[in-house]
Amino acid sequence: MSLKIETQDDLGQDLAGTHKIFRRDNPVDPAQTEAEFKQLQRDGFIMMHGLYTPEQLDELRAQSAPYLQHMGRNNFEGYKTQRIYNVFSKMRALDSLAEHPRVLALLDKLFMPNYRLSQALLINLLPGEEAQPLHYDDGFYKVPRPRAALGAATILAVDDFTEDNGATVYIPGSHLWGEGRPDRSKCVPAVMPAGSAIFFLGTLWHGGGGNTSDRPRLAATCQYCEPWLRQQANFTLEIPREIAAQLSEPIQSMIGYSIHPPFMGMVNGMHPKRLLSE
Ligand SMILES: O=C(O)CCC(=O)C(=O)O
Repeated sequence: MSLKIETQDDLGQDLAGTHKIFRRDNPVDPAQTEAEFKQLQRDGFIMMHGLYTPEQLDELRAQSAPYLQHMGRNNFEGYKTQRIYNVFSKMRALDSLAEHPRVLALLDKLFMPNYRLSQALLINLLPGEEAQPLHYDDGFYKVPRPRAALGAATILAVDDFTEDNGATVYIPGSHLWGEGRPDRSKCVPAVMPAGSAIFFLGTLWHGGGGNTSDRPRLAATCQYCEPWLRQQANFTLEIPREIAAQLSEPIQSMIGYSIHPPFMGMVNGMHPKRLLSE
């Protein structure tokens, strides 16, 4: 294939010959996605119920258990919090969250094609954990606010999220704020049953709650970003190639086996997905 480049806009086209921009059919009713998208623009978050079945939750708990060992190294990770990083190398039970059709339907509307996963992890808040500092997830991209979100995230309740066990807290509407510091008294806890999730924009102020209960609170989270941004997790170094080759096409695309046209993300001048068939 040859394509003549004449203008700057031509360079935004998909020049790849074999591995075109990744697109898939999404079974979600467009009217439902549109309604959720409007709510997201207004409030900065939406609640999604029933994303994981009880069986899927059991599987996620079982696959996580062997890795729940290390405490956080600072008050942001949480001194009484266990985090599991590099999840896609360790288990398959988070794949369904990462590529949940309802989540992808919203991401398709929020971001450019071939948006990426930025981070995927499990977070277990143990009894006695203190509230996490409030933050917004795309704050490390130093672009002044107010602005469009550069990322978005789900936090799935693997255990029920209650007011006392550290349910994520968030400030509705704070995605619209300019620069400035949040007032913790405006926080609302994302109380929800296991299997539900909160989906929110990267500009929404939030944080883990304090766990004053006598039970741990397990959550799973996937964060996504525009395809032209640096991801938090360096997935292509983190996940062995033979595991990456077995992942679903959407996840392969989102962890980095995709390009932002015309060639951001190339390897040796070629589409990175070629590496998976070598
Ligand atoms: O654990 C939670 O509920 C929130 C965690 C979070 O926002 C983070 O670690 O960035």
